[in-house]
Amino acid sequence: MKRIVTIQDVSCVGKCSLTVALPIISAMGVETAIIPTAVLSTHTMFQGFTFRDLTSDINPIMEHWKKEGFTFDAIYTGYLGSFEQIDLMHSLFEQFGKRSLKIVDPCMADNGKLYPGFTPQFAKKMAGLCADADIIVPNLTEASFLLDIPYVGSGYDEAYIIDLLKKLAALGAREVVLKGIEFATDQKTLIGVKGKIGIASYNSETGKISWYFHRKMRQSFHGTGDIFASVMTGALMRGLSLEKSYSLAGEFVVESIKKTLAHVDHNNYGVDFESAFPMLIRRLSREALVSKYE
Ligand code: PXL
Repeated sequence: MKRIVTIQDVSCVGKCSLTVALPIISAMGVETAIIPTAVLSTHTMFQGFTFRDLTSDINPIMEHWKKEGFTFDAIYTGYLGSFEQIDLMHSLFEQFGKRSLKIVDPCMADNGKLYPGFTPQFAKKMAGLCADADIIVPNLTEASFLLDIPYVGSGYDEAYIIDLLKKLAALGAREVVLKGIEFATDQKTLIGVKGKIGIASYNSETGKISWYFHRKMRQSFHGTGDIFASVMTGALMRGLSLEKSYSLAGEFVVESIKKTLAHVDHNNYGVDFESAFPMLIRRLSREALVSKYE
């Protein structure tokens, strides 16, 4: 069984970060070690949340793990609460990451804005962590903060996205998976495409660019970026290609939102990903079997 470690906060209520990464990656048949970066009463979209910083626990955890000789097939970083934690992630990569796939989700912004508590300086430092990664998974807002360029929320074309992918790869990661792309027109036929949202990826070693579009749900929910990166990580560990891994991740997010909207009394702070597990496990088992013989 593959073993990964994921480093993110624990938001006690409001399904995101570790409370989604741990159940999802485990259910995908991958041992999931964790380092909690902070404990919050809720994620930061609620008012009045508590925040206990766990930065000082990270080095002792790593020292113990070194003594035990633990190794990880992947290291996946998510929401980090301080500049110092970014430094610690560089150190984690150096000490444990020689043979691990390093995935950085530069979780810090969405819809053109940084999450509460983050600054452009933090984004600059996050760009430094992206340089050490094999794969980065920004959304369009995070991409603009990482590159320190104005956020363009709509009206862009394929050439703009390809330029973004290449600039992001120039930060240093081998592969870039860019989320939340919506074109006003189909880029091949120039006919309007309403209701589609997607992902573009770029491999800086092969120059390959890939696209994947799926249905855009009418409502957006917190935590779906973390669910996406978690499924992608789990699928990669189960032997799926990057393209198949992020397509499955996108489909699982859509399925989770559908399950959520099916409840008349649903809340908007997290999605019902638990009810979408049967689809994930079915698809994963099939794709993992296919990948074995490819
Ligand atoms: O889902 C991203 C995320 C993770 N962790 C915390 C957050 C957020 C988004 O708002 O507040 C604490």
